[in-house]
Amino acid sequence: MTAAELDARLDQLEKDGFLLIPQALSPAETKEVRQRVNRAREQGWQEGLNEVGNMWFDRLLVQDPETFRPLVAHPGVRPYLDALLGPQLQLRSFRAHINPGPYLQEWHMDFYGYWQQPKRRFSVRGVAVNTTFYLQDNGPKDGHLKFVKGGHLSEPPGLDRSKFHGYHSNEFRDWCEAQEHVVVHPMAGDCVLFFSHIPHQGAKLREDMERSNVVCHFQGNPFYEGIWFVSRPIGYEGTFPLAS
Ligand SMILES: O=C(O)CCC(=O)C(=O)O
Repeated sequence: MTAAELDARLDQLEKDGFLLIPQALSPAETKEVRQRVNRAREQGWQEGLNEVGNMWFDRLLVQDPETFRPLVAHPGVRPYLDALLGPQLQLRSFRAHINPGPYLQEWHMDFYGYWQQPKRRFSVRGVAVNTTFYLQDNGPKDGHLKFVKGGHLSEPPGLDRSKFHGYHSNEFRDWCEAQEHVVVHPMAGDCVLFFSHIPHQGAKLREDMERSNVVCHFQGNPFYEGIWFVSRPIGYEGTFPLAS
């Protein structure tokens, strides 16, 4: 990819809020990661299975670093991450998912607190991006990832933390459902890079489909503890994959 092509892709990211990166992982890597995510489940390493059908794993970098560490700023996505944030890119958290049964994710933002960041004379608006690696084909009859069209560009209504109880509908989620959507069908080995504050929703269209993914959350600068984000930070040491 030339510098001009990369620039054009990042312009696309800014416009759409997401980028589909086909075949970020090789077929062999995809198979290996898929098997190791399944093995993690066999080991009982999951943190839980929520009521929309998402089983999640937060400690795989410690439990199986050989398999999972290479996904952090993997070469298939590294040029994009480098051009976005370079050495300042920090891994905030690392989470794998399996959807063992029916799955329709609640509309959500990973970085709910994006629009409510404290504004001071020298504070800058923090930004976070996900690289989500898909481990099976999410074809039109299988599954998808949906975005609110342009949902990263303005503040959605209803972002009041006290209105978020579990996975039930609320003003924000009803608003997301009523908007225009963009539907993406990532295939095995594809990565979707997107702003952590764009509202999104994953789904399985076939209950018997095996579906799993691995998400790296990156942030451009550390956030204070307690900022509204879907996952907790893993700490500081060794979290800057592009700083040499
Ligand atoms: O495709 C999915 O299941 C959604 C993934 C997701 O929520 C994420 O990557 O943050």
